[in-house]
Amino acid sequence: RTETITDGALVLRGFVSERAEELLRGIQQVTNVAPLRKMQTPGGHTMSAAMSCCGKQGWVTDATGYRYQASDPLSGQPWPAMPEVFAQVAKDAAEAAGFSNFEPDACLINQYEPGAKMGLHQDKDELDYEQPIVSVSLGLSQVFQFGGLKRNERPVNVPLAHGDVVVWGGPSRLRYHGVLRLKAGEHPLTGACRYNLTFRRAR
Ligand code: MD3
Ligand code: FE
Repeated sequence: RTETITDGALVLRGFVSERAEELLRGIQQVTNVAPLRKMQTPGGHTMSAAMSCCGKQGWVTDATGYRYQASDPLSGQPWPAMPEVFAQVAKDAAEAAGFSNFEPDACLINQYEPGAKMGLHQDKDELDYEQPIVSVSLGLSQVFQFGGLKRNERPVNVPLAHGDVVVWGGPSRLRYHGVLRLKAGEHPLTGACRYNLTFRRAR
């Protein structure tokens, strides 16, 4: 089932339900090497979601700013490769949404525990805004907020559940977005948390 949130934003409900356990094993593999960590914002706050990355480029934030870089600042080593199933799911979802040659070089893994959120922001650290973004939700449901091109536009709330994939492109690529605080709960595959995989073309 495909739902349109607005132009250029499509929700593919349950698109990865059948590949969820394989994706979760991929998260385990990556985070064994590049552990989930709560990063510092340039403004001096600690993000409430724990993050890790895989692929050629990883998104990081610290006191000096937001950026993509090829190595994990914790180890100084290159980020782990994207598991095959990650790359396949990202391509399949982009294709299903009408973006034919999506080759992500970056996958950000966000882990939300109860109380964790992400405030309204734009994703602007990538070179080419013509490239879509693919996001995969696993585990507990969380309310996604989809705003406009200006921060003051009232956002639309869209609950994202286990197995849902969202593809954002074209006119929606620079919209403000975020997620509300995760409510406590228990999911049979992830326990008390939600994971989000965000696939991007950084360079
Ligand atoms: C809409 N993550 O990591 S994913 C992020 O649930 C981020 O972890 C949220 O926003 C999460 O930057 C939302 C969905 C998402 C990702 C990128 C977008 C939505 C987007 C870029 C443009 C518009
Ligand atoms: Fe974002």
